[in-house]
Amino acid sequence: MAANPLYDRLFAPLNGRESAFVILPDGTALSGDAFHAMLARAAGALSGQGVGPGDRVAVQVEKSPEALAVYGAAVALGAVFLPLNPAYTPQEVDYFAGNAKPRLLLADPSAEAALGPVAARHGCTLMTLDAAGGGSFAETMGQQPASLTPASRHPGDLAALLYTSGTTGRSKGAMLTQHNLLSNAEVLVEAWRFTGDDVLLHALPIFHTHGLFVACNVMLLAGGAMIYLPKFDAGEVIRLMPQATAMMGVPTFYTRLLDDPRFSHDASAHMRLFTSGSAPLLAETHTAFEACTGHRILERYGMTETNMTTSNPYDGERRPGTVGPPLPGVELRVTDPETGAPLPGGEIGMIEVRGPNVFEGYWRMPEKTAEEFRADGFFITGDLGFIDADGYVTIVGREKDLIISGGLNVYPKEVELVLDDQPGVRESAVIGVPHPDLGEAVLAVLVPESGAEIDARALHVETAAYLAGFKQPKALVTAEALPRNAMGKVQKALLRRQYADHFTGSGKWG
Ligand code: MLC
Ligand code: AMP
Repeated sequence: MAANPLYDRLFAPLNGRESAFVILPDGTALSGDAFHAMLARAAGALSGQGVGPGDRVAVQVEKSPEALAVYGAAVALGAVFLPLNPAYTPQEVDYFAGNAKPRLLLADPSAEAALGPVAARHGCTLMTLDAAGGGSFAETMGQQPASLTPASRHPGDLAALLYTSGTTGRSKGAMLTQHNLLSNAEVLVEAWRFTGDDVLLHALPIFHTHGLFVACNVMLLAGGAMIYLPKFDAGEVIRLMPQATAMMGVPTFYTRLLDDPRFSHDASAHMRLFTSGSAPLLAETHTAFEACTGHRILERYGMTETNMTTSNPYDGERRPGTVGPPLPGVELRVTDPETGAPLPGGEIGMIEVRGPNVFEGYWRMPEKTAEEFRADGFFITGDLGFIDADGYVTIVGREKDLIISGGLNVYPKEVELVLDDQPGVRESAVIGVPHPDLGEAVLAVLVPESGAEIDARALHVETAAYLAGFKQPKALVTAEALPRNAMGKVQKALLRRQYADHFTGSGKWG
């Protein structure tokens, strides 16, 4: 049979597997074999729409077993899986569809009317899939056979396209190959000691690297099972934790658990591993979690473009505030951000990464790709950090103008462009400031037109058509002018200092 490395290693072993692969919160279990049949039916439904090797399949649906089966189906067919946050507005999806030109756009039925014109404009078929496994795509799946013949693929062929915004301009599609994904899953299974006995408490969304590749690919490769929650809910996580062995989360998961009086040492007694990533885990959260549960959270570092690059050790010392040494096969160096010259150990500079985990480049943006790679193949992450004498990496900040709110990325420029267009707003500066729940939250400093009053509620309603909810400012403040340096650049560092305790200082958050 033709080879398809990612399908062969991750999904083919499910065929005929009787043990549970996906366990739903009500206890219903889907065996590996049943999930594989679902995947085969999804592949049949995709093929029926003409999806074949290299075609993009854009998927903006709620988390469900079927949604994950569509990912497997795309891999089996050699198509390129393009997951999108359901929170994105039709306007935002319009951009992705126009850039990626998917053959199929799969959406929630509630978005069908709004996305119809988007699909028509970009020449893609629109089908629907809801959280309960209903919709036109699901109906078509029901008519398909429960077996499939995978397409032949090379390790260097594309498997996924994940959009990630740059510091300027629009989002860029990070092209991830079969080898990028498989090599990283192999490294993580080994590094974190996952086996077929593991049960992962899966509460992350599956439209990003963390929930899709780090969590699902690792469990697929290890042959384990997942308790598959539609989203993070502290009560559900605490209820189901005694049935799990591991959980992967963003720092907000851990702060919310610690804030919940139902969470205890007993609830986590059966667990062997908690990992954290996508945003900085405060050392105090690490310490508080250990005091509460006896578990030391294992923090790792990654990025859509690079998959996972560093990890604290499973057996060795997990150092709070660090992201650990580079994973096997990953080269990481710290350079002078201006010149690119490597810096001696201990000095803070730009983190650069090279290895089989690093993506191929940005979809149809060769000049953007060239800008973010060094001539010797190292990818410039935009994160600032240093490597200590023991090889542990510490991230101290970001050179890129990016806010990470609850593990979701918000690009200030994108929000500023929308705010600047609003009546009564002369200009705006969007910054990230500490937030007790989200780590960092979006705060907008607005300079009103003279005589204009800013109505926060009206502004929120007006901008909702353009910005997904998580990008909306959690607070608006007004100023007479924005602080600028001699070059005319807004001094964001100064604003961040000025509003540093906006959410933490006076109980104004929430
Ligand atoms: C939801 N909202 C957010 C938000 N998530 N606002 C800011 N930041 C967030 N992260 C807003 C919604 O728009 C809504 O606003 C309100 O909060 C309630 O929505 P919700 O869906 O009920 O929110 P909640 O369940 O509380 O979600 C918070 C969360 C979730 C932290 C659990 O965002 C989450 O699961 N984050 C994980 C993201 C992730 O997987 N990142 C990995 C990226 S990969 P309104 O106005 O409508 O009320 C990556 C690489 C790597 O970074 O290294 O892993
Ligand atoms: P994304 O583009 O969504 O993949 O986000 C990747 C970014 O998340 C990285 O460039 C980092 O800035 C940040 N990130 C991921 N993991 C960590 C971590 N453990 N600590 C600090 N920042 C992190």
